Amino acid sequence: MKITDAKVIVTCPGRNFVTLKIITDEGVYGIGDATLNGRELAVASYLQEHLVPCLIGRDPHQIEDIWQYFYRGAYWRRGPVTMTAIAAVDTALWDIKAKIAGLPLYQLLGGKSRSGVMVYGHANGRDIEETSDEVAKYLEMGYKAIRAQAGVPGLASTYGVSKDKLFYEPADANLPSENAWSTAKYLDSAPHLFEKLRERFGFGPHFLHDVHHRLTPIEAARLGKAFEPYRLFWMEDATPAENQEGFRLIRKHTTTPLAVGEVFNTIYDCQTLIAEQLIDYIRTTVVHAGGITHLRRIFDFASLYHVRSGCHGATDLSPICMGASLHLGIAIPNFGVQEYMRHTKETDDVFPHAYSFRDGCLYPGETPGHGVDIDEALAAKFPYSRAYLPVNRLEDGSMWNW
Ligand code: CS2
Ligand code: MG
Repeated sequence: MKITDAKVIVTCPGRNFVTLKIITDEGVYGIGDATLNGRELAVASYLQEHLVPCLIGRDPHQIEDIWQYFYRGAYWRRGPVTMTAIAAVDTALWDIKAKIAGLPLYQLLGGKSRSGVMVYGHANGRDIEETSDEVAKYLEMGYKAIRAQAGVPGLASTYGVSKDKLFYEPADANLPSENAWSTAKYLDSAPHLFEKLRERFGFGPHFLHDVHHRLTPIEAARLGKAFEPYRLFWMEDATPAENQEGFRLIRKHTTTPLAVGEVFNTIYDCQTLIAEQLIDYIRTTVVHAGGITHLRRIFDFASLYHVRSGCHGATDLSPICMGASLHLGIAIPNFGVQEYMRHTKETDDVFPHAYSFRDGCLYPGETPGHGVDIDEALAAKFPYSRAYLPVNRLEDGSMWNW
């Protein structure tokens, strides 16, 4: 069996997505997500110019060897653009292999370890009251785990708070919009959100919170401590993790579980975090961390240290990534939770998929492969439209982490 063609498809059904479609001489094809929010065309070009020419003529069954060829074989390793491109190839090859076997992908990954994949939704509001009402709606929809974010008094805009509740989309402008940030104001307000949520909803639901890289380790330690009475499922991205050792300090001071890793792209980005048990959940995902092959390696490594999965699942990860992630999530022993931000109808129409939501869980479905397809004719009706993530400044104008 041979790969005869590989196409890079860029489409914007409400937001930009990049998809790789690998076609074989037996007519079977597979697709992989290659979307890197705000840097879409860099990955499209990396695929088109550098990976696709090396794919033609290869045996699509040799997934591990092809992965190593593009990772180890290239002198320039790692980085989000490279690893997203490799992920797309890898995901498409697993899709092909499972389709040829006539099995849903999870069967090739060891079969089901659980009946469904618990997901968390996003409740957000301009203030605590509005967020609390949003939480109530998610509970009504059957969610067992909910991420809660609220506007910070005194700040014009806050990460995670959007006008459109169900489809939060941070890449909101064709040049980066600017947010203002005050750590002091945030640290004073965030714990009250969870105090109020526990008062209203009790300790049944799981609550999660995303700090979005805004704090220093000692500030994060203080927040983790303040959250303790409200027993969060996790505190996410408390501090930027280029400096993995920074988490030692947070860990020393709080029992609030820690999650990190949505921007990581290899196992080396979380090696210290996992081996020193500095985190509880690793958020690496199929599309940005080298595909199913590499993500499974990360999760296996994590399983040795009581670290569980908590895959990133924002709207900028396409339904293909979600489908693949669910197959992995239902199979691995150390699954934790899966993020699930709903895609718009336009997006779902371009990417018909077998997965479905029921009672707070997603189910990958039984379609051979990862169960997600692309309607190319429909995709062609939505041309690329440049969109950036915002940037963030402190109130005095200093550049800060968004
Ligand atoms: C996020 C995302 O889902 C999350 O936890 O941190 O909203 C993130 O900001 C976007 O995926 C960036 O592309
Ligand atoms: Mg996040």
